[in-house]
Amino acid sequence: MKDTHQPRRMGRAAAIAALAVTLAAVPAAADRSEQSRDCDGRTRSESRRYELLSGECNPTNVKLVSSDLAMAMAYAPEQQVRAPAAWSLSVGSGALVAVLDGGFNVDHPAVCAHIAPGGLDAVDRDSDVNDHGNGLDDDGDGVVDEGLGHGTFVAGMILKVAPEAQILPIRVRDDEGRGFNASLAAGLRYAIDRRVDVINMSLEASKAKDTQLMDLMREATSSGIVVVLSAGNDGRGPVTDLALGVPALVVGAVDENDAIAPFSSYQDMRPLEGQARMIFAPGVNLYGPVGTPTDDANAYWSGTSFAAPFVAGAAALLRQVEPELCVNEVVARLADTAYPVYDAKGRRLRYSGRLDVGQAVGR
Ligand SMILES: [Ca+2]
Ligand SMILES: [Ca+2]
Ligand SMILES: [Ca+2]
Repeated sequence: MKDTHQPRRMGRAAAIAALAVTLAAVPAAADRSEQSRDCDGRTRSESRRYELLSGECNPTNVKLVSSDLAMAMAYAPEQQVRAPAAWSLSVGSGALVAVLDGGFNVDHPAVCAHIAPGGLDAVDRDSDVNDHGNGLDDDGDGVVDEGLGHGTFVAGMILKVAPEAQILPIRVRDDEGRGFNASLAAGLRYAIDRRVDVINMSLEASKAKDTQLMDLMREATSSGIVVVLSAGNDGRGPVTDLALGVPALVVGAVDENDAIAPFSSYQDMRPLEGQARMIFAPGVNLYGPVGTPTDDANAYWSGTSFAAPFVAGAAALLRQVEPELCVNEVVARLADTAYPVYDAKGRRLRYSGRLDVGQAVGR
């Protein structure tokens, strides 16, 4: 999926400078327990430094330190969706979220401790999901390797809501964000077989209906997996065909004031048993991890691609807190507890609202 804005990068030097200030100001936050996964080639101190920036478990600790950092932290989308209200019940420990995407940098310090063993590269057909890019504008759209960092950013947004969830990276898109339905099908097959709790798909499949993909979507949801899809960035409905006929969550983007982003596709779908529901989540000017595997940059990025993972994170929390819920019930709970959203003409959407994790999980 093409997201509407290219990421605006904060250079590593600037980020680390900001972090150094934070380290001095908030020493207690550096004391975190051992991580579940070693991060190749990275020292522990680098890892901890980043945790301070991301503030995964307590984002309010790291505000107002330097101008750069204050800018990065001023907008806390996890607060907007009231994720902290659920954290006394679950931070996602034990939840496995498959991210079907591309442009992974799974060694990025923001996500590396949360990458589950395994993972699949359905593009190269190997087990190394990291994407270094090829330095070429293969699709001729004037932007080189625009898919890089996409999956990393998605993973980062999941962790904003479910800070201790495990991410299973499944590469189904190349460095330009392109992919074949066959890769997507292989990725879905892998996620189903790994019995993940949630699948995040911040992508669009080919518009032509693909029976194999539809069957896999049905198999995923009927085997207890909550499937979350981005709505698309065409600024109009209807939303993705992939969600037809399955109880999935389709996610549009709102800004920090809960206004629907002009680029966000959406459709105020009437709730029907066994059918997809529309929901909104933050997707404008988010700050998160990108970079190639040799460049651990952070950036601002917008798109429904990055709204979907907030809902995926919420589904992961709900799965942990109420494991007895079936997929239909998880989808209905998240959609029915959403906060009111209004269209550009000021009319409240009848069936869809903005994710409210506190209402859905924390009550
Ligand atoms: Ca590979
Ligand atoms: Ca390109
Ligand atoms: Ca390329």
